Amino acid sequence: MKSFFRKFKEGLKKSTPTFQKAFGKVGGLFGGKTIDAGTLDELEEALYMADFGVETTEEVLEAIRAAYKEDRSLRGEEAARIGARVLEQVLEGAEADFAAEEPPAVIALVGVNGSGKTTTAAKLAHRFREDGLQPLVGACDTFRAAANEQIRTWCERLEVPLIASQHGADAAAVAFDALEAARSRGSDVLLLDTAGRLHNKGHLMQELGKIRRVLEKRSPGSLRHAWLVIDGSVGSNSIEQAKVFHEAFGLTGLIVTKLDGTSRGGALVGIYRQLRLPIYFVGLGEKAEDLQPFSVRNYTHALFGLEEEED
Ligand SMILES: Nc1nc2c(ncn2[C@@H]2O[C@H](COP(=O)(O)OP(=O)(O)O)[C@@H](O)[C@H]2O)c(=O)[nH]1
Ligand SMILES: [Mg+2]
Repeated sequence: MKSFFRKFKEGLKKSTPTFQKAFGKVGGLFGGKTIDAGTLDELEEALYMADFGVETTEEVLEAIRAAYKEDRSLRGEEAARIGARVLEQVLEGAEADFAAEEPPAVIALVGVNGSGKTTTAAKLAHRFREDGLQPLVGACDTFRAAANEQIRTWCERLEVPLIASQHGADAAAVAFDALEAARSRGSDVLLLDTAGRLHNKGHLMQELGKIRRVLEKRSPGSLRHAWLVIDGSVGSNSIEQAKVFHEAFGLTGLIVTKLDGTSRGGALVGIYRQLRLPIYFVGLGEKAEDLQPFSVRNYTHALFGLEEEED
């Protein structure tokens, strides 16, 4: 079993090299190198390239510059720790634990096409089952013909039960059936995969609203969570889109996927700053076990090339 920290380290490996270089980590070691004006410039560029955004970039640099002013022999590793602490402050409140109380707890996964909803529904079901819970998946993306097939394949492979209907069926009716099934089977958690077409936003929001109403009517409070699944590699451009979903559907949290596929691993910070929604999980790869609970400490330390600290 890979440690939790290692997962972050490997998942973020497209984003980390520029930071390691700026902080003077060579061949996996910091080796006591000190920073200078040149490495500070490198760091600034690295922060922008990783899509941290202006505010966060300035805050991180300011803290490191201040320390450098005090001590001209500031080591790269110390600078990285100072930077990580700034990020930890910015990300305060971003971690969240999911507890499957009063089963069945329904979690709706929403977001645009390709953000990773279907994959994440399967990964979450797998994770919850590993945690000893009984998951059920509802295939509410009835819009795309291939969508049912995709979720079915995942669920079969992971041996997770699925409630699905035909292509073109009413998504809210599938949600209703899935909730009924979850109640009668005694499932602990119901994961609803939904459609994400963006060219018809009005219709999509209507459909999501209907899912919410139907669940609420059948079992008030059962829709415990609405998580926006957001593609981390799209970077800060996804913030506007997130706001639309938040206004229309009332989100309770975020899942940021594909952090492994991007060098813009800092975008998550900007997204959190804007939306202030807890990040329940992050996608660090394509395999079922690559969806990990978000950890501010693992994220910041892995990104800046720091090693796991024992405390
Ligand atoms: N590398 C990587 N790929 C991912 C991750 N999450 C999803 N994907 C891929 O993104 C693509 C779209 O995912 P899908 O679940 O179909 O998105 P949906 O349209 O929102 O349902 C698929 O090829 C997934 O394998 C992740 O965390 N890392
Ligand atoms: Mg899908």
